[in-house]
Amino acid sequence: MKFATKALHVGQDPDPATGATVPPIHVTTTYTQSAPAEHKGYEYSRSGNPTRDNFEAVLAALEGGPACAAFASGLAATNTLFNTLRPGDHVVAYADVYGGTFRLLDQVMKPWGLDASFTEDTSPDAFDRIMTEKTKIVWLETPTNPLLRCLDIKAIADVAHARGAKLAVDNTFATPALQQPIALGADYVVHSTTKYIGGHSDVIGGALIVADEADMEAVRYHQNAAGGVPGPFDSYLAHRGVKTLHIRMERHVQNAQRIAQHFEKHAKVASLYYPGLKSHPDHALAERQMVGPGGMVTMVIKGNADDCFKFCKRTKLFSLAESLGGVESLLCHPARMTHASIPAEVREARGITDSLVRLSVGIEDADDLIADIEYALNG
Ligand code: P1T
Repeated sequence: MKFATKALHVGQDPDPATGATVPPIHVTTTYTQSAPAEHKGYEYSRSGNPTRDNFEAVLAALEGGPACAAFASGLAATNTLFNTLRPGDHVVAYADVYGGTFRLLDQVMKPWGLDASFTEDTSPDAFDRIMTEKTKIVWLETPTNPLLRCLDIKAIADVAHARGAKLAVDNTFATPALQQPIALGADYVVHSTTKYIGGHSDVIGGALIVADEADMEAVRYHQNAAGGVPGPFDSYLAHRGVKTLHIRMERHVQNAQRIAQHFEKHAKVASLYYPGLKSHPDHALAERQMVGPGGMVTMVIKGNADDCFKFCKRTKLFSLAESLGGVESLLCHPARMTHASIPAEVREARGITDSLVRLSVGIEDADDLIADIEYALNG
């Protein structure tokens, strides 16, 4: 089955009891047993729920992995992966990650005993240089949040494997519609399903997909033992989003490409980052590794921080809001919003300055979105 067919048919068997074409949302917390420990495969909804199972099945199928575990948020999924490691283990990561992922590693996992090192260099060799014999996981996002650098999944998977480590790719920005990390050698794929997977800015969720079924045992154990699971309504909404993912991503990419081209050389824009532009340092890699360069555009507004704040307050269609990946366009000021938990000097050294804005380009009409940005820039 091809991607679009899987998106609509995996985890969507008609309900055997009623024939309901869309499976019901199983709100139950518990399952009646015919005798102690005799049941139909479900005991309690933290350990298993059919609505969650359906969502996990479709996402595993779309990422090309044997199994997926769904969580209450993207960070709960990330946290679970790190919790399958032991104190004393080591993680290496590319520095440009979601601020919450950095905070989790730096403020939560470090005191717990998991060490983390970050590289500012996208090359596979740079990961090799900071790995030690204790490194268990190499972590990367691609495209990265918010600077939209792309990293070579296949080459970095080879580096990780040569050193006995596993590669985890946060595929939130690309989605499986545009990028397939497992086919490129990744061992784990992580999602904030809050974003493009849910797609409508109305459900928080996360997911962890494995390439090797054996790796799911520890993940499932932790999912149940620590309990960061999504409820049935959230699982249903995220699953409903999946059904249109491929169509939405096409339009996100079309709109983002148009906006990037329109504003790349604009008089009020100092620089613009979009992997679909020839000027982007990772353009060739993005063309090779992705089906399309995604729906996110990051730009630096000319002038000082106040000019940038003014821009942020003037857009009408782009809502100034955290998050991304919904059908409606959003605008974010990472330094003050999503990446505020990163110390200012670290952030600025990485280019996340007070003049940087991140656009989550929605599926509205591109002409209207361009007019909205023009209006805000010319304030
Ligand atoms: O918010 P949550 O569902 O817990 O997902 C965390 C997360 C993980 N990975 C990436 C790449 C992310 O972008 C996020 C969340 N990001 C935002 C809220 C944001 O505006 O960037």
